[in-house]
Amino acid sequence: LRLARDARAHNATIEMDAEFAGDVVAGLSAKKKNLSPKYFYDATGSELFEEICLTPEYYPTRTETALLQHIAAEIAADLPAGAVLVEFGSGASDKTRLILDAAPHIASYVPIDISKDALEKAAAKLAQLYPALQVLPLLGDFTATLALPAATQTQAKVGFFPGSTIGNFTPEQAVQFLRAARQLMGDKASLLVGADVVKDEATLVAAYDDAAGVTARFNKNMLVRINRELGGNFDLDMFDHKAIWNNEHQRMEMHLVSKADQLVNAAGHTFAFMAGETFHTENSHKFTPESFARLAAQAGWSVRKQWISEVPQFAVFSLVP
Ligand code: AVJ
Repeated sequence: LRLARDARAHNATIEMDAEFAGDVVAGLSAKKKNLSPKYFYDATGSELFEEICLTPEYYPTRTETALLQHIAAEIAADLPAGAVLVEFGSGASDKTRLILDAAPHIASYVPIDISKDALEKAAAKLAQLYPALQVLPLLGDFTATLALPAATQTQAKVGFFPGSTIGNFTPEQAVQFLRAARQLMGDKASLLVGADVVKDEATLVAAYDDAAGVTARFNKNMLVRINRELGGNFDLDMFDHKAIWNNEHQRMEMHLVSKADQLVNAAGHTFAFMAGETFHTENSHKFTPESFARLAAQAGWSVRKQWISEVPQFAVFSLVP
């Protein structure tokens, strides 16, 4: 549902996404201002994330890729011939290729993604790279209820959820997701999950506050989007990027801290920020083998195997019902 509204700040009519507008109004009206990290990822945000992955401080992506490269043959050896690989939030399907290259006996691939463009592009590319592979893209939100294509009904299922995206969920949402994946894939299933590991605070904080300021720009892109898409008037210079380790909840948090008392308009509303008040934009949970196994167990999965990289540590877990 999209609705057009008068955007006073621009003195022009813009089209606002009703879900985005609703989430911004609710999040900025809350006692602790917050917004879902899913709103980072417009085209600019996705590019900035790619740029973050190139900074020396942000270790997760390159560490996971190297780990997957290292263990792909071992993973492949455990996969039954004729299996279907189901990827949750497949994006460009880059990490998938590490698995597919090592496991030519995988018969089908179901990439699930919310971005139609990314899904179609990746599906076409993979179909071309792996002519024997049946590619069955599924457009949709992988946190919502989905059904697998009928063609995969009798195939053994292998789920793939890399990138530590699971860390963006609250523990409750993570359990809910893992349960839904369990439902979706049935009993002849396994699930590969990439998750970042708890480590020293300095390494974690640096990863979310790189010296070149790319993560700060990524964080502030939330404000850029609100300004452009919801007629907002955030002054980017009036907010500081802040990354902190929350030990109680074992997570990195990103906030935007107001530098002064100020009023900001967005989505047709006015919001008051006090000096020092924070706008919480992301949680990125970190795990130990124990905490991850506990989470998985709550959703009916057990850890069959786990691989942990050298420091800075990153983990891949293979779960079975
Ligand atoms: C894409 C969710 C894995 O939480 O580390 C990177 C996003 N945020 N720098 C993460 C992110 C700040 C990233 N994930």
